[in-house]
Amino acid sequence: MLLRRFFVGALVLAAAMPASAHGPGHAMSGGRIGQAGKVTRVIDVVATDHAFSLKSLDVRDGETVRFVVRNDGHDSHELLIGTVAEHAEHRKMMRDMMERQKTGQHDHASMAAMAHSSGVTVAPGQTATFVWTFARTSNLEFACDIPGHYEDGMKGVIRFVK
Ligand SMILES: [Cu+2]
Repeated sequence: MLLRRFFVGALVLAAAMPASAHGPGHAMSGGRIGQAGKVTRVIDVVATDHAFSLKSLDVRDGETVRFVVRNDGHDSHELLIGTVAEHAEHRKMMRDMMERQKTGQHDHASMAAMAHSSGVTVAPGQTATFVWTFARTSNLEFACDIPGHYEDGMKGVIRFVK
């Protein structure tokens, strides 16, 4: 039920804003999930509480990479790709969900659906991978949007090079 309400809310939000300003709800841009057979580079990232070993990333338009994200921390971490504005919107949704969680209305399925659209969530001690094909996008960054983590520095700029 929460998930359904979330999507309805996202549609209302999208209708109220110019399409170019934000995607619908939590949809993140910067490319799409890629095919394993097209991977030309592996990007290893270690997450700790609260930092990424990767500080910034240079990519080419159309390049397909595999992210291998290892969590050496005690907290869960995520690595998501999106624009600065999309991450800000996503963090707001994450905070709202955490609030609902505190009041017992939590819904893990909706959180997982959000996180997996453009990256991974990694439990402590685990490693998760995802394949991504980049598409040239302005103001793109990778980040962990779990409340407080981005603010602590779990983010980095993604630059498109020729
Ligand atoms: Cu984190």
